[in-house]
Amino acid sequence: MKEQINEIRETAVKQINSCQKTNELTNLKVEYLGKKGKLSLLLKQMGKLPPEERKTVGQLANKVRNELEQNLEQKMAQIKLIEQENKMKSEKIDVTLPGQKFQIGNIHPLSKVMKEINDIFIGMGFSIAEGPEIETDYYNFEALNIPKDHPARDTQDTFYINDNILLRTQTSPVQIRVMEKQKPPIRIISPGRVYRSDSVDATHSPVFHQIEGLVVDKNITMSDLKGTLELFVKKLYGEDSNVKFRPHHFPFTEPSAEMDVMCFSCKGKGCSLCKGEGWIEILGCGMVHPKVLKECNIDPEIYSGFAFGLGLERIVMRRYNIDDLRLFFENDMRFLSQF
Ligand code: 2NM
Repeated sequence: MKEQINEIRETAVKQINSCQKTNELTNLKVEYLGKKGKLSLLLKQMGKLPPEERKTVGQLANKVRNELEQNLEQKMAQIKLIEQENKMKSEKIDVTLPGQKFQIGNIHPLSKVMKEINDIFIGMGFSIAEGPEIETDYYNFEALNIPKDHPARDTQDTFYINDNILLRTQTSPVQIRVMEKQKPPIRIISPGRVYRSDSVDATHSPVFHQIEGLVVDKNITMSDLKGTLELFVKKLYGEDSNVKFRPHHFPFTEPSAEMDVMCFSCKGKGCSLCKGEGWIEILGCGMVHPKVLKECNIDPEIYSGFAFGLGLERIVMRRYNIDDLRLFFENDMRFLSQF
């Protein structure tokens, strides 16, 4: 029987030493030292031994059990250490790998140029004024000297909510609201969305953006208008830009004009960008009509003012050579990410 015990010991030690995995080692422990393990099964036959041998066999069995337990424990610690090292190696983070990029947006070209224009006027002492996009007939038309039969009021051209309420067709109602509340000196610009009942094509959209400006004070003249707008154009298009004014008509200004900037592509000769004109129209302007001032309780005998309005989309389209206005509103990242 002693030989059998030694045999068990020998094979167990061999198997334990060559073992590589913790679960295999646990199995070995059960196989040799468990209740139904090889050692226990053998010891159950101790009763067959002559009594004088039982003691030494028992001692040997205990010695072997202790030895195997110790071996198992040591091996277990060893394997665990190796497994942990392997895990560390396989899960090592390679900090030189490229990170996961996620798409972040960028400033919309309309917002970018709007901010640029706002900043130019802020630099000249203007403040930014905002107001509602849903307006009353009074602020959008009546107070601006646009009479009841004026074509601008046509239901074909304006989005009416009811007889009296509509989507603003320009940002001038903001300026009426400021003049009502605030006495001169006034120096404001009002950037924002405006709405007209146009069908969509490459140059028309029912929603677009305007920036209008207003200056009211004592002794404001046409030369203040010209100087201010010329300075604005030189800041926006460069110091070598040239402007000219052509007479025009608006109901809310008198006199009125349109301002052109010399084509920056052909320098006035005429090219495809300016459609052969040599000049590009960029805004409308004029001296605020005395009726408009009076309507806002500003005495036109004491005060005068100038105003102007420009369409943002057209300016941005020329700046970046964009030929279709719909691109601004389609939210296509291939377009938007170019700015
Ligand atoms: C334009 C052209 C000319 C304008 C006038 C006013 C107000 F409120 F003072 F009467 N605001 N904006 C104006 C003048 C707008 O847009 C082409």
